[in-house]
Amino acid sequence: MSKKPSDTELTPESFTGMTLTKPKHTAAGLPAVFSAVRHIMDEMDPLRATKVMFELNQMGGVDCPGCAWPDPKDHRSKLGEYCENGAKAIAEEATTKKLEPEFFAKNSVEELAAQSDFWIGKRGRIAQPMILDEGATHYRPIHWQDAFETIAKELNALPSPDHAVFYTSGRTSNEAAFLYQLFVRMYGTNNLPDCSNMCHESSGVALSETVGIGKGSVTLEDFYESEVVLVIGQNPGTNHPRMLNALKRANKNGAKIITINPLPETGLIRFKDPQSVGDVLGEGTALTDLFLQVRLNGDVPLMKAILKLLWDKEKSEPQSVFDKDFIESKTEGFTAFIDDLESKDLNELCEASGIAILQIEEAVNILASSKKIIACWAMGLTQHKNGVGNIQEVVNLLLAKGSIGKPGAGTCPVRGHSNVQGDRTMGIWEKPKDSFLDALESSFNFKAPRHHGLDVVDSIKKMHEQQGMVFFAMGGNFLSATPDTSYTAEALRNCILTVQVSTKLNRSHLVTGRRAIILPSLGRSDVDMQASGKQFVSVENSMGVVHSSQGRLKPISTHLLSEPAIVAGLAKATLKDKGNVEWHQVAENYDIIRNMIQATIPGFENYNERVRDPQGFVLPNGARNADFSSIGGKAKFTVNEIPDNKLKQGEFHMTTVRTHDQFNTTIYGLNDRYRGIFNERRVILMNEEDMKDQTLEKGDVVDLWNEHNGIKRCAPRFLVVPYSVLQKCTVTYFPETNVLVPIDSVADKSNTPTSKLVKITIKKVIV
Ligand SMILES: Nc1nc2c(c(=O)[nH]1)N[C@H]1C(S)=C(S)[C@@H](COP(=O)(O)OP(=O)(O)OC[C@H]3O[C@@H](n4cnc5c(=O)[nH]c(N)nc54)[C@H](O)[C@@H]3O)O[C@H]1N2
Ligand SMILES: Nc1nc2c(c(=O)[nH]1)N[C@H]1C(S)=C(S)[C@@H](COP(=O)(O)OP(=O)(O)OC[C@H]3O[C@@H](n4cnc5c(=O)[nH]c(N)nc54)[C@H](O)[C@@H]3O)O[C@H]1N2
Ligand code: SF4
Ligand SMILES: [Mo]
Repeated sequence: MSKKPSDTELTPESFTGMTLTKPKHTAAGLPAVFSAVRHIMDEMDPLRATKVMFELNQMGGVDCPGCAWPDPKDHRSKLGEYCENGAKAIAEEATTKKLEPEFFAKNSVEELAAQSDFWIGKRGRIAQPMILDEGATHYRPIHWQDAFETIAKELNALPSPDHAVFYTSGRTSNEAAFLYQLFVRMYGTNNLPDCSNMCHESSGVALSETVGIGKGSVTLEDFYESEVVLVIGQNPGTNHPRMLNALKRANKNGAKIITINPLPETGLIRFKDPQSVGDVLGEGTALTDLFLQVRLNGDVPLMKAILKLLWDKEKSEPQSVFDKDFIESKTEGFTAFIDDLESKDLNELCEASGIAILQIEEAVNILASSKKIIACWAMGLTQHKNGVGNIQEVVNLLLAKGSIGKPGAGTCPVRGHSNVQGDRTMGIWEKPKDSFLDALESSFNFKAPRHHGLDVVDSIKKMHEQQGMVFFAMGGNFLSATPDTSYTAEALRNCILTVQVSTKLNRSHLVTGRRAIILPSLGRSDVDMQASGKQFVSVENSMGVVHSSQGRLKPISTHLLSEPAIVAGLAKATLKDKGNVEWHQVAENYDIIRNMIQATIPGFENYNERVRDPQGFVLPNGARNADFSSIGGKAKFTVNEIPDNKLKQGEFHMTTVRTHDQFNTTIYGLNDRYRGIFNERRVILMNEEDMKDQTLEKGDVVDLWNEHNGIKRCAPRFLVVPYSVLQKCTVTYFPETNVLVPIDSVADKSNTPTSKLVKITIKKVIV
């Protein structure tokens, strides 16, 4: 069987006029400042711009809606505590452009779908609730109450609550997320998939099993006293730009930085802090001390090679390399771990990793003498079949070195969305613990569903197989963010109703169930005025700090509701008198929601008081103090298989990454400045030798094919770009190639789609 996406599912295949330059050597600096200013000025007037930008990431101000990197405790620049991509994120949300009913009356769903994601996103904020009736070609306005009742009616008519799916993206505040999961569980299902299922789920599983908590253990301050920072499978220059400030400070304090990545990512090589005059005018800081250009999915063999060489050193000079006391008192499984290392052949490990032994020895020399190591990682490790194994192999290194549970050392999975970690803490999870459900039941007087719900991949499969489900999304862009776009589109089209709570228009509004509703919500930067006065919300950053965020801008329309108000309205319409929650009251004063959270979730004692501290407060974290009591008192060494990465003749591996000009499926612009690729997203980055073998030249047009379990998938028309990447490894941009990621190609244990390793063949198109 062969699948080609239909016209509505993907951004159009036309090219936009590519130009190429050499990849940049230095990240940030003045070009970043210019780019930030241009994006903001394109979207709003100077007054509005000044108002929001001075509040961004200030204590008590607006939390950046970009990534989840924490704010420094001590020094925050008054001029602006944000990065280029934070500015773009805010510009995208705080824009004064808006979509009135006339826009939807003029443009049919089909016409909108023929436009690119970039064009669609740039139209502005959705200004009122809209509905697409069965068989209709255009969205029309609908009143809020009618929308709630329409959705409630469909939900209550389903044969079982498990026929509804409630997705969450990671921008939703703690308050909205808590209310949302409470509503969903009172309605009767644990079908609460979230973007985490596609993101750091592998980290959560790997860390829970080995160190007893699914979150990272380090704080920002740990960076400043570390001796080594590993940055693995992560591109902070683009996706967590202020992390470069932390790396720079670590570096200045003497830490060595080792980068493990198939691409030489610009920000990691050299960085100019735009806030430092000396940096901007001068050379900037060289960040990476050692760059290991790993093969795609070569991380397990690489870590094993490093560990094996460290073990050899330890054997020849006992207790000079490994932390024997820590291993004996705090861990288990060391013997099996060592037996496995002993059984491996070093040359085979090096070969599988793609890295020469001399370079691996350099890493080993740095690590051998260090006692305080921080390991940072992101999607380059998590989105693989062996994503959990990748991370557990990194944990093995930290455990062997005693580098967890002490200052300057530990785990640092760098989160994506600004509150993705908080959403999980609030109970957005398809696999809730019994203790959590017990607490909900006793506080809110209802019987919670106990069987586990569906995650992202299983939701898609269920909606594909079962006609007539209801799909509800709290933010995000489910169609474009998930794997196997055509298959997911079929799944959504099978639904009786699809509902999206959104700020901006995206493709998930255009590929719909029999009926579709868009509920427009306030964003982070908007003033949230409720009956009891102006509200603030709270979020948890990547390092477990909970703090407040207060919107400052006048909303672009009077028809927007806050996310808590939307949940409350829907819950009231759907649940009628079930349970003891006064839905309207809680949405009028978020202090009440925070009291509900405090009563249910450990670590939120005196929530309302502590969240008003401008610094916020820190959630408990056992691993941070080497307390592994949640898994029986000992951290676990693991033995992880080496993945089988064999390719057939003519096959390549493909990974999917973000450009410097996007936030996930939101396309800010068409440039990938650091990689030197301008005005084009439909590109495939290839090794030059591979290009020669395939008789391909720069700019040639190719179709990309995947074949998995007998199904062929095609992503048509990409331009070939020669790039510094190892042979047989290729790189494309997310989401254009999601159509190639098979729905049933997922990570063991975490069920995360394998977006960082897809087997493809490349066919030249004669134009
Ligand atoms: N500006 C901006 N900021 C963002 C986002 C955004 O889209 N734009 N997205 C947010 C979200 S939700 C997330 S999850 C994060 C994502 O942050 P990242 O994980 O940094 O994002 P990706 O672009 O997916 O990049 C993954 C990196 O892994 C590398 N890589 C690919 N395959 C492998 C492999 O097999 N092994 C190793 N070692 N490395 C590999 C790639 O070369 C790339 O450098 O960023 C967040 N922040
Ligand atoms: N191939 C491939 N696929 C991937 C990835 C990859 O690396 N490669 N990465 C995966 C990862 S890490 C993630 S996190 C997912 C992302 O998946 P999602 O979180 O589903 O996608 P986003 O593009 O972040 O969602 C953008 C939309 O969210 C809405 N939005 C923005 N702000 C708000 C808000 O404040 N409130 C509400 N209600 N809506 C808002 C807007 O309408 C916008 O269009 O994608 C995954 N998919
Ligand atoms: S690093 Fe992330 S949170 Fe900080 S300003 Fe940049 S995008 Fe926003
Ligand atoms: Mo993510």
